[in-house]
Amino acid sequence: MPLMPLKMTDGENGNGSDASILTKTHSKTQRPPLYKVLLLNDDFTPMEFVVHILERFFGMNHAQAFEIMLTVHKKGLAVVGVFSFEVAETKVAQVMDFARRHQHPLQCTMEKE
Ligand code: TYC
Repeated sequence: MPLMPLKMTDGENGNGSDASILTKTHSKTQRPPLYKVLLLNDDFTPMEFVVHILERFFGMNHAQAFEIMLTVHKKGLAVVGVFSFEVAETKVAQVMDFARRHQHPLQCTMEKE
């Protein structure tokens, strides 16, 4: 049984004669897309709880965590890290779950960089 292409569009004859097909000789290095993880301000979540989250899930020291928490408090939101899709998704889930378990309305989201 001869091997046949799964799909052959009009004009293709299967003999490789399509003049529009170009071969890439200089392939650019592809980097995976990155995602910003954002922390949002609210009026109820205690400041020290947010500091704790930044230390626990984002590897910040206390001074860094306090500084970022204050940025969120004053500006409404801040980027707390940039990660691959999978890692960003996990961080958001960890923060949202931890906040929910402690009954705080803290919101954490991600967006493509
Ligand atoms: N605005 C909160 C307060 O005054 C503190 C806070 C900071 C809440 C950062 C959320 O992402 C946040 N208690």
